[in-house]
Amino acid sequence: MLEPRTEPRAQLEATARRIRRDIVTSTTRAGSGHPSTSLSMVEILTVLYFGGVLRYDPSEPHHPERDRFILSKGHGAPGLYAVLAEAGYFPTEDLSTLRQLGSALEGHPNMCRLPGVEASTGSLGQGLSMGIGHALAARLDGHSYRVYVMVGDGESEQGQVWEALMYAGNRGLGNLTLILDRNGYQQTAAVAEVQPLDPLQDKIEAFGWSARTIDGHSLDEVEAAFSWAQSVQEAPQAIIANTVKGKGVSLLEATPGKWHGKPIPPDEVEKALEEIGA
Ligand SMILES: Cc1ncc(C[n+]2csc(CCOP(=O)(O)OP(=O)(O)O)c2C)c(N)n1
Ligand SMILES: [Mg+2]
Repeated sequence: MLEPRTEPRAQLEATARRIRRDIVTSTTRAGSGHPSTSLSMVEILTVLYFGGVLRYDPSEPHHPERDRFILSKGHGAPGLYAVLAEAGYFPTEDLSTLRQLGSALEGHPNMCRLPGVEASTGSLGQGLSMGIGHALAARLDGHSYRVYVMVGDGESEQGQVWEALMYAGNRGLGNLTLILDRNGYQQTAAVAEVQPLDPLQDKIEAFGWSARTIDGHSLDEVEAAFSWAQSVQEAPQAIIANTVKGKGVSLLEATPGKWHGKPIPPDEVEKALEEIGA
């Protein structure tokens, strides 16, 4: 029987701090990777995996009834890996092999190599379509699992995301939840400068989705959003999460446009870990 892991609040907060710590240390050790991308999604993934939402069993990673999580913004791999290690899919020590030749912890998630990874992503724009495939398969096979997909706000400029939104809305895929990590920045600039998305919630709703906008760093709001999503049956649900790129580390938060894909320099790590409190 698959049960979600449900940690009490104080434990959840500590888990989030450990995940932030692992994101910072693994990327600095690797000398590359995307800590700021990963830090913006920590509360969302913490609640999803440890706050009573996702049903999974690391000892049976391919259980047919498991809920699926697809990280469409695959460059957030260090965040996903920290969560999967915490969940027990592989030892935490393996995080120190991030991006090393031969390691299953590749720069972007590889579903053929690492248990717990549901889709190989990194080429942006594809994850929601993959999630639709799982959601349709559940319907066809009579399974009760739910599918969660996280997409970036810069990634949302891609046409395939909007094709997927249109299709899922038309099909009324109630077992599909999109989380849009709206951290305001893409690779080199603010999303609002490159391709404004607003009115984002109205647009998604116009495609037949139920949608709400939350503070993606409030554990309360993230928990409430996931229980709302689970209660909607007739339409796919979108959680637009307003977040901060690099959340928790002042160096990254100060100039988010400058830190995409850059690890924290070794001499700044101690201060970053102090700020995180882990
Ligand atoms: C198809 C494709 N085009 C370009 C890239 C290069 N790329 C990697 S991350 C990124 C920016 C993504 O921004 P966003 O979706 O907002 O993610 P964030 O890091 O802010 O969470 C780009 C353009 C890619 N990985 N895939
Ligand atoms: Mg972004």
